[in-house]
Amino acid sequence: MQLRFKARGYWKVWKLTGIWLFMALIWTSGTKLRTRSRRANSFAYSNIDTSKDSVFIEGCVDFQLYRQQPEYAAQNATFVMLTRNEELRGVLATIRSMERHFNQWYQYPYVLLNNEPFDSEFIRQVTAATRAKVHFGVLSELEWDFPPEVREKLVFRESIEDQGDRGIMYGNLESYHKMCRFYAGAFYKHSLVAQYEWYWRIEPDVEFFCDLTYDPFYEMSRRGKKYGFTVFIGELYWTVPNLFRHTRSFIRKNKVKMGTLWPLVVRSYNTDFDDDEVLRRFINFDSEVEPELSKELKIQQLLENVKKAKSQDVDREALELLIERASRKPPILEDKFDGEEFNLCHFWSNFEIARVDIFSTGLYSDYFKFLEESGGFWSERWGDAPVHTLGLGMMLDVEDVHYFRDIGYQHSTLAHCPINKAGRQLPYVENVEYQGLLRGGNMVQKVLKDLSRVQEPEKQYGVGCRCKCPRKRDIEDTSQCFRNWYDLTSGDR
Ligand SMILES: Nc1nc2c(ncn2[C@@H]2O[C@H](COP(=O)(O)OP(=O)(O)O)[C@@H](O)[C@H]2O)c(=O)[nH]1
Ligand SMILES: *[C@@H]1O[C@H](CO)[C@@H](O)[C@H](O)[C@H]1NC(C)=O
Ligand SMILES: [Mg+2]
Repeated sequence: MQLRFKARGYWKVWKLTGIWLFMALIWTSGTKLRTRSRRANSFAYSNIDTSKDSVFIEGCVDFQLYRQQPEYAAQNATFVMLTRNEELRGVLATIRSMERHFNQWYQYPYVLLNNEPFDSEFIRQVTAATRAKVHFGVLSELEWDFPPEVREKLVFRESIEDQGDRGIMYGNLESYHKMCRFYAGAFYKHSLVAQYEWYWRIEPDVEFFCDLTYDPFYEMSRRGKKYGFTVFIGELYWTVPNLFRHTRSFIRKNKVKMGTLWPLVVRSYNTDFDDDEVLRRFINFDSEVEPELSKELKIQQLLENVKKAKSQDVDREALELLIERASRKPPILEDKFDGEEFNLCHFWSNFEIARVDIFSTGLYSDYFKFLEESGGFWSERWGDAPVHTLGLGMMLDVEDVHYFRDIGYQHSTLAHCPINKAGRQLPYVENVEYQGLLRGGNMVQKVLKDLSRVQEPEKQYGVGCRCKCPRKRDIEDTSQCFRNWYDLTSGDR
């Protein structure tokens, strides 16, 4: 009796702990598998440095030591933000985030631009949010508005309204068209911007997640880089249906000699048969090569036999193939021009760190003029981002472009945020002069924000400095365009 009771007790205990052990085993091996497979095909969990481009400085540096390097020089550079009086809250949020994570140590000035005069309250609050100089500029009608001869056209208003009816994002907002046109072709000419060699474009309501303890302008300059980005993604097709057609005709007309960056933004069709009229018309994709070639062979044989008047050898199948081809329409790919199509990938232009002169001098401003004459900034809703990217794709080489992988950044719902670099973290040291600015910030909002952020782990493959990231998936691992960037920089093509 006793024994049986005891045995049963053991069994009960075993049954309970055993089941738990078993479940724990499944759970741990499951999570291990999950993390492993996530890491196996993940950029966010790997080192992606290449000889063409890599993170300038992984982890943190002591900003005082960095600035004391004899070769260091502050750059001729500014932040640029186009904005409106009613966006004051978002503007302050952006400037506070920028000051906290970078500019308290470097004091680069800000240029704020508006199509209307900034009001005095706006100017007062923005000026109080930084110790750096802030320039406020108003755009001229020429910079902001479409030319009068365009505005007077009946189709101008019609086509903008029509884009709204067709549900094109921001399509029916005339001001959005003006904004895109301004950033595509006018910002770099504005006198407040043109007085600098470098700019960093920012927007209201963006957020930075890591500390940037070195000077990105100096590192760009030192390494001969011209354009830097954080997010590279696909554009919505219906905003730019004719952009590539006009781009290709600009290239043809000006006999533009492309840089090595160009393959990043196009999909190339099979061009091995360029000197064979028939095959060129029928073959676009690699998978079409073999069947088309074998048909072609049979047809050639048939024609040969006919020529030699060996009519007894006429192959019925080949004859049918010939008839079929004669009546077949070549497949038209409506977005294919000169064997290429825009793959819609673009550098997200709400963040850019770049030289002003890549836009203001040389080919780019001609390209903009050509596009402006085509009317696409109002008859379609061309964004400044795809226009910048196609222009850069023509002019730059891969090595000219830098991916700021170490800058954690969020605009609207998309975010990129890196893991911290192991062994290269330093405690946060506030610039004493910056402390005065902190009073008056909204404490409750700050605490809530901090609670929704995760302190990133430190890993060997990490690149960040003191990153605290939002709980969402990194854009690196969800964007096919980013894979193109990786393939091109790693020479995997
Ligand atoms: N002054 C002014 N700024 C504008 C106007 N429309 C957009 N912007 C600014 O242009 C930038 C991009 O606009 P936004 O609405 O954020 O576009 P999104 O980022 O593509 O959604 C932001 O910095 C806006 O503040 C406008 O009508 N006037
Ligand atoms: C900054 O760069 C601009 C544009 O290249 C130039 O005109 C200006 O003289 C430079 N300023 C300084 C202080 O070097
Ligand atoms: Mg925005």
